[in-house]
Amino acid sequence: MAGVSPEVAEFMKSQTVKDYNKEIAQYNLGPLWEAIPEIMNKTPKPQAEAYLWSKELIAAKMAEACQIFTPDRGGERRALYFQNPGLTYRKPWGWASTSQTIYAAVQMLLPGEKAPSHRHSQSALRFISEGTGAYTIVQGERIFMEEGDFLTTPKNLWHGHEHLGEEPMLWMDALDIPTLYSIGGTFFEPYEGGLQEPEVPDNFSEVRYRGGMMRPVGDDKYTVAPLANYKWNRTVDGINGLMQYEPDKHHGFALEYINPSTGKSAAPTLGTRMQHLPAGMHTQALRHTHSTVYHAHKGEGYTVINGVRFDWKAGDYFVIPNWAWYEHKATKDAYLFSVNDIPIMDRFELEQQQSFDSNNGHQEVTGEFKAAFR
Ligand code: 1HN
Repeated sequence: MAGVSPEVAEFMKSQTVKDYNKEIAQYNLGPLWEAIPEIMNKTPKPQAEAYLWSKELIAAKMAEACQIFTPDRGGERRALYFQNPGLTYRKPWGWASTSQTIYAAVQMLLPGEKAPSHRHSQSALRFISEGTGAYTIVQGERIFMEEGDFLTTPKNLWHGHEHLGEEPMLWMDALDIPTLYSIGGTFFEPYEGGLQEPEVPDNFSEVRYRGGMMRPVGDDKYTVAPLANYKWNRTVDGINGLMQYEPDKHHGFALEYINPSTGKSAAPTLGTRMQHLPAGMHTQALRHTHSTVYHAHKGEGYTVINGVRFDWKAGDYFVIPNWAWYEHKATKDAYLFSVNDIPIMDRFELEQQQSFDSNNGHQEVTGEFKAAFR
């Protein structure tokens, strides 16, 4: 034990202390002196680990899921969620999140299939990876989804999905489930009668907020999620504007999705970004108190996380835990979508960051991550 005399350290390991710790445990009392090394670290020591799930793994397991959980089953969402191997201590409860504050998953909807409407106190986000022709219906508004689109599903609003197209749809879901779970704040309700019927014109909010940096005067009652769908072509347009000038040394050409009525993050508890790294770009290493889940939407490259190289390409997902050094290198023109918990860190005034100043901002690479099914 650090900072105590050898006598005290010896005493803390004695039978007297062991017996006492055991004695109080039966009354649901814990000895702080045993817990200190676990809970009081000099710098953040997340239980979540850096990890990567490959496109091939997802394709293989989703194909099996489609065989087993057929379109006519009328059941829940066909989603495979990313369980962080460092958080598997939660497994006896059947659940482990992707980072400590972020749940991320891939969801597949097949042509003709419906996912019934429901609502819950968790905020949800979607990033469309493959396919076209499906809509999500949020509070009576059908929002049609295409590759590269980013959508928000605010907390407590009814939402369901239906696929009217020809090819399977694959998208990323991200929710603030771990936060709601840890504060015991979950409300969930299924919609009577399955999928909600439309109540406003299709793509209503996207049309009303077409100005992007402008909001409707007089009747801006949709401030919760005024812009339900951030279309890919507009995202690319924004990135192309940034590219007229110098990139950020840590982030390349990156944009944050915001709520156009408030200027704040598109969802209250999760931040979201699209980041473009042209082929050859190598960002400088950074670490921060928030965690991030990435989805490589296009391109190829690698990210060095605490010295370990994680190779990625379009369709892969990876997680960077809190306070881990990371830097990206694109080997082909890359677009990375990412979800973070900055809004939570900011709200509690816990956000901090540090840049890696030695060696031109680049870590020494000491290992390589081997992804399953690659
Ligand atoms: C949910 O509502 C969706 O609407 C996806 O597609 C994943 C995970 C947990 C709870 C609700 C969806 C979800 C979810």
